[in-house]
This record gives sequence, structure tokens and C-alpha cells, in this order.
Amino acid sequence: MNRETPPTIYLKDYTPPAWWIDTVDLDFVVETGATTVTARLALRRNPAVAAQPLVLDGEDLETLGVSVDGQPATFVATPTSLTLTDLPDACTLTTVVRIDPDKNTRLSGLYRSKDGYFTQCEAQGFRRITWFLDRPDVMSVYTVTLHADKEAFPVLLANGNPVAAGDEADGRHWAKWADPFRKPAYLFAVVAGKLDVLRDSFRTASGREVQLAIYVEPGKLDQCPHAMAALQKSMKWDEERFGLECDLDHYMIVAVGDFNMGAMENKGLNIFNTKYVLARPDVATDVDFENIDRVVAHEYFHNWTGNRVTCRDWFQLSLKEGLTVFRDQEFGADLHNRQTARIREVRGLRAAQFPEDAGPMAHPIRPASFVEINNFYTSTVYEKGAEVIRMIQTLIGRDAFRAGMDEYFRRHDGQAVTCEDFVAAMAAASGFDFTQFMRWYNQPGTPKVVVDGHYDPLERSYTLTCTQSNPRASDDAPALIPIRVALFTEADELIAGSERTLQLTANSQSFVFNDIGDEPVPSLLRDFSAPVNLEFDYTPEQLTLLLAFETDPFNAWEAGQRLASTLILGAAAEIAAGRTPQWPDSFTAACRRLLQTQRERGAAFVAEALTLPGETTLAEQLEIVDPDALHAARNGLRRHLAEQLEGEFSGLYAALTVKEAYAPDSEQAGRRALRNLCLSYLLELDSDALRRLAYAQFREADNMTDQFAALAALANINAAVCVQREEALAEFYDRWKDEALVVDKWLQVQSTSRRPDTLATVKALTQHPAFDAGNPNKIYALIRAFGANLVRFHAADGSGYAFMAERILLLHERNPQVASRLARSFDRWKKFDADRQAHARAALEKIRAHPGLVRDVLEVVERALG
Ligand code: 0A1
Ligand code: ZN
Repeated sequence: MNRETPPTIYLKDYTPPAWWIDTVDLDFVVETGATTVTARLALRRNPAVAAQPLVLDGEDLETLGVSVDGQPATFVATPTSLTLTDLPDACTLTTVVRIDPDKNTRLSGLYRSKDGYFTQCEAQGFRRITWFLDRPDVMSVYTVTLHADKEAFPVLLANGNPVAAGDEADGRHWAKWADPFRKPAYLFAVVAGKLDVLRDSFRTASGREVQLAIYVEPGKLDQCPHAMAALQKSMKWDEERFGLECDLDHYMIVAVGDFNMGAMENKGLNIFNTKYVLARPDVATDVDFENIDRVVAHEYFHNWTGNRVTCRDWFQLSLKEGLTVFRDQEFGADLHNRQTARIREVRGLRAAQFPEDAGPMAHPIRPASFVEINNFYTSTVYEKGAEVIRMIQTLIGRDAFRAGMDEYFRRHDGQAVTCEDFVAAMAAASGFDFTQFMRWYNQPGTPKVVVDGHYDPLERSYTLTCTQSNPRASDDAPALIPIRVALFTEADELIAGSERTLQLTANSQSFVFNDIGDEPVPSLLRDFSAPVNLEFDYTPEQLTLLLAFETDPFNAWEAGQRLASTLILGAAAEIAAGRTPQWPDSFTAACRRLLQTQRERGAAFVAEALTLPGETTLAEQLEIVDPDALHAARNGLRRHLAEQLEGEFSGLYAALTVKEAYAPDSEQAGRRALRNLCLSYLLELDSDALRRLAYAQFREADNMTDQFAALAALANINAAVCVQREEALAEFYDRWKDEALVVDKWLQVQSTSRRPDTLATVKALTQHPAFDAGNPNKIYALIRAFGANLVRFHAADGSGYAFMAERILLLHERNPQVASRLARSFDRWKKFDADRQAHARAALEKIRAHPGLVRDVLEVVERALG
């Protein structure tokens, strides 16, 4: 191929910086068409490193001036570097650059969204603002002055504390901010815009008052109180659980509609995707409310795990992300429902991380190399990273884990460190030897653990033999895997004293339980104590027993998922062979019992237990996937349950129909989830009366959860003509066309529909005024969500692949990060039949051959083809 291969960066090549930048003074003159940035950097040679020239990073900068200690300096510039030689050991470097945020469609660096300017600097966006040593181990104290038109940009924000402000000639004004904390450039942020603000405050445990502010586009203030409450709850929770107090005088959140990711933890000035700030019962669902709690907490928790202690280099990303996800998961579990939180975490892990770890983009939670770091903000680094932290807590216990956190901050506050540093603090606090455990940081792949149980009636002993393997790992050495187990009698009782956490440290290892009167039923990997695939030859009766009686809710749910998976995969094989699947009565009976015991077990749990495993998760269990057969099998089971349990679903739907003032709390949310699950099963039946029931719910709902659930159920109806479906979709858009986040839901409910005409609908929607080809949320809702629609994206004629390739090529220059995320839809193409593979390969090769393809997409596509 006639193109320069982008360089691969390796962890093993890390060297400390040759220069430090102690202070940074930035001056932004924001004008229509261009912003001028003057940077004064106090430079100092790193005495620990042999003398080297200063090589600064930059991208898309127009350099207007470079001087050293006030004198014009000679320099060598390339589009991405500025080199100065023969500098004194300490000096002040001043650069003046012009940037054009209005043309910055990548949403990295300083960019325009609607009428305001916003920044995104992680991972390497700061170099798109000014020449700098753009790496996280260079930490500096920043002062920032912003100048802009006062009428158009009344709000001027930067990290830290406001120092001074004033008016200038020609209707302009300025504001100066100072951040007292040293920070890496990726935590830098500025905002200029016309924004409304919700203010509040928080009194810390030691009695300091922190001023809180949430800035949003005008007219949206009534959608901010939930995020503000979430922030206050997070601040309190971190004090109570980890003894961590807010160190800031001002904590600001700014919501922006154009944002590549979820949110960003810039020091004292978080910038959020509107999706994770704005909520009101009529526009946001229960899931949205809970996600806002989690994301607000996540960014706040980063202030300690990420900002006070940051990463030495980008390979260590999971140091801050895995740990912070673990923290937000724990916060969410405490705030809402611990049982279902864990179930949802694992459902998410299996739907996204396990496939990633089995596909071409598989990498350890600490990758050894990358081409484009933005491609490694992955489910592996985040969610598997959180599982690794959770295992540390499982191995040493909650108290030692807390002591380890204390030790981590005692040792490393103010530093840029590595994953080893974190684990060493945990080791010091607990005395636990983590040598073998480090494999979790260095190896890709989901380990498989095969467990075999043997009962010896003479010895009255039960032996579990666990054998682990991981074909994706670079060698056969075993991982340290904590496996929480308990034994149950066939008469459904937990055997006293049988609850243990086994430490599997060898490739194959046996664990003996003594004084066991009868052959027990083992419950393995309780609470999902390790991110592995665990196999045990359960009988359906044993799984039914665990579903009904296991006291660990995760493993009760897991037993139900195992039962359902076996049935669906068996049925898919039958369908592929041209036969009609049969469904056993025992499964229906188990589901009926679940519905009958919803009061005791909790509506939220029952809703989770009756949600069948997703197609993507099921597909991972197959060598070669026939998406049509899998889809037909899963829907066949849904319809079978609907037919058999219609009375129960209808009865429970009615019983759960209560008039109450909406609150996004876990009790209410659980009831709504179960009621809407009943509705979605009922809509599997070809009944006009039930469609009218759904339509009535759609019309009458006073909250988005119920309205959207009805819409989603209707949108999935396969009948060629369904008036309720058409009307609900039309009315929904008409009512909500001015609420961008609700329009995203409208797009997504159509792109994820199982209807055979979904691709045609998605194509038509790309031309609809609701779609905006430059807005990440719209692209994710319509295009990426279609890529996750297993049966439609993987259409046998390759039309889904061709469409995705076309969208990627339309987008890649405009927004490489988002285009690259779309390219990930192809990850599992080799799991499909030869014809589909041929279509997918053609689409991938077309992308790869495109002249000027951005490196973000190139890395993903090359790995997919490789
Ligand atoms: N650190 C943020 C996520 C984030 C990462 C990259 C971004 O732009 C490329 C933006 C946000 C977090 O974990 O919340
Ligand atoms: Zn994060």
C-alpha cells in the first residue's frame, strides 16, 4: 500500500521527560474565525536525564512567534513538533499560535459547539491548543486569561479559581483563572459561551465550603437538579467510604451537546456530554437517571483517582479508569440496588468486553503498544480494569483494600505513577503477594475455567477440580483467579460453612470440602468474583434449584441465564437444521415462579432474571454464528413464554400499574422495569388489544421510562402494518423534536429494531432533519447502534457492512475518534459464515484502501483484517 505506516508506540520504550514545565501562563483571545493563544512556559531541564533538545508537541497550529526569555528564538518546526536546541537549563519560552476552533470538527482541543467554545484535552488534545510537552507525567501550575466578546460569550471559565475579570474596548471582556494544583495538560479546560448556571454548595467533613456550579445551554436549568444532587451525594460518599475530601474551592460542570465521549474530569471544570447531565422525569428514563448518578460520581471520583494521582503514561490508563469505574460502581450499588447493579455490570461486560477480548482489538488492561491512544479507551481498560480492582478487594478484604487506598495516596499524592505503584500500595497494606496477580495487567483474553465436581460418600468429601486456560495469552502460565463458591443440598439449603473464596493459582487445582453428607450442588463464581468464563456440567434441575434458592442474587440470576442460553443455543441449531425447536415446561415453570415471587425477590431482580441473554452474548458461545437462526431462536423463546405466561404477564402488568408521583428511586424503577418487561413479552403475541394497551401506555405515561418502553416494544413489532407503531413513532418525534437527547432515543429505537426493513429505515433517517452527521450522540444513536443490531448488521447480503463502511468513510476525516468507534462494529466478522465473511472483508478492504484514511480507523481496520 502506498501510504506511510503510522508508528506504533511501545510501553517498553518509555523514558522520562527531558524537560519539566513548572508553570504555564496562557492567554486566549477568542475572535470570530480564529483564536490566538499565547503561552508562557517556565522550563527547566530534568537533571535526571541526559541533556536533550526541547521537542514540543503540536497539531493544527499556526505558529506566529517563538521567543526564549524575551528574545526571538530559532526553532525547527514540523506539522507536529517544535524543536529548540541550546536552551539554558531554565528559561521562559513564549509561543504565539493561531487556531481555528470553528473548523475543529474532531472535537479534540478547542472547538465550537452551537454558540460556545469548549475543550477536550484527554488524551492528546492540548497539543491542538498550543505547543507543549503533551504527556501526563509533565505536570504544571496553570494560570489562564480569556478575552472574548461579552455579549456572545458572557461566561468565561477555566480550571481553578477566578482571580480577576474586567471589561475591554469594543464590547469585549476578560477573565483570569488560577489553578493552584499541578496537573498534566490533559486535565486542562476552558469554556466560553452563553450559558445558564445552577449553583449550590457542599460543606466538606472538615468544614470547608465548596462552591458548586452546573452550566448548561440557556433554557435547560430545570434539567440540572438531579446532576447537582448526584454531585453532592458523590462528595459525601467519597468522604465516608474512602476518607477522600474535595480539595477545591470551585467545582464546575459544563454540559455540551457535541462531545465524543461521556464526560471529562478536567480539574475543577468537568465537561460533560449533555446526556450525562440533563434529566427531567418526562425526558429521561430511570436508566438515564442512574447513569447520570454514576457518571457524575465517576468524574468527581477522578479528582483523587486520576487527578491528584495521575498516570505516568497512557499505557497506565486503567490505573485511573479501572479504579474509578470500580468506585462509581460501588457508589451506584450503595445508592440504588446492589443486586441488580452487579447483574447489569456483568451483562455489560459480557456484551462488550468479552467480545472485545476475543477479537482483533484484544489487549491487556494495560496495553503493551498502541498506534492511536484514543482507540484504547475501551471496555477492557474501563470495565475489565474495574473487575481487576474488584478482585484485589475480594482477595484482601474491604478493610485492607481501604488501607491500601490510604497507602496509595500517602505514597503518591501529586505524582504520575504506574499500575505497579497502585498494586504495591495494596500489597504493603495487606501483606498479600500480588506477583502472580500482575498477569491480569499484562495478558489479554478472558480465561476459561472448567470445573469438575466429585463427591466421595465414604470420605463424606466433595472435591472441586478447576482447570484454567487462556488461548489469547502469550504463554500457558496460570492466572490467580478468586472463585467464590458455596455448596447447596439437593433440598435447596446452603450448607453451613461451605462459603469460601478459592484461590486458583495453578493450571489445574483441586479444592476439598469435608463433612458433606450428600452430593451437593455447587454455586460457583458467586457475585462474579473474577472476569472469566466458567464451565460446569450442571443439569437443568440443578440450575433451576439455584435460580430459585441461591442466596447470592448474582448467581441465582446466572443460573437462569445458563438455562436460557442452553435452550436458545440448542434451538438455534434446530432451526438451522430446518427443525422446530421444543421448549421444556420446566423453564416456563421456573419463569412462572419468578413472576409469582416478585414481592419477596424484588421486582428489579425478577425483571433482570426474565431478560434473556442478548444475541451478542449468545453469539460469543458459538464457533460460527448463524445470526438469523440465533435471532429466531431467542425470539421463539420469548414468544413461547408470552404464550404460556400471558395470564401472569397481564396480571402482573395490571398489578404494577400504580399511580404515584414519579421518582427515579430503585424501588419505583424496579417496578417499572418489571411492568415494562411484562409489556414487551405481551407484544410478542399478535394481538391488536395488546398493541392498543402499549399505545395507551405510550400516550398516557407521565414519564419517559414508561413512554419509551412502550415505544420500544411497538418499534419492534414485525407486522408489515402496525398503526400503533407508526403513530407512536410519529407522535414521539413531533412532541420531542426540540429535545436533542430525546431525538437520540427516537433514532436509536429505530436503528435497534429487529424489523427486516431496519437498514432501509436507518438509511432514510440519515437524511432526516433529526440526524446530524457531525454530532457524536446522533451518530452513536443511529449508526453505531445499528452496528450492534446483530441480525440486521450481519445481514446475509452484506448490505449492513457496506452501509457501515460508507458511513465510516464519510466521517473519518471529520471526526476520526467517532469513525474509529464505528469501525469496531466489524470486530467479530470472522465468527460468521464464509459468505458473510467475504462481504465483511470487502467492506474492510474498501475502508483500508481509502486514500488518506486516518490512523485511528486504520489501526482498527488493520487489526480486524490482520
Ligand atoms: N477520562 C474520561 C473519558 C474521556 C476520555 C477521552 C476523551 O476524549 C478523547 C473524553 C473523555 C472519563 O473516564 O470519564
Ligand atoms: Zn474515567
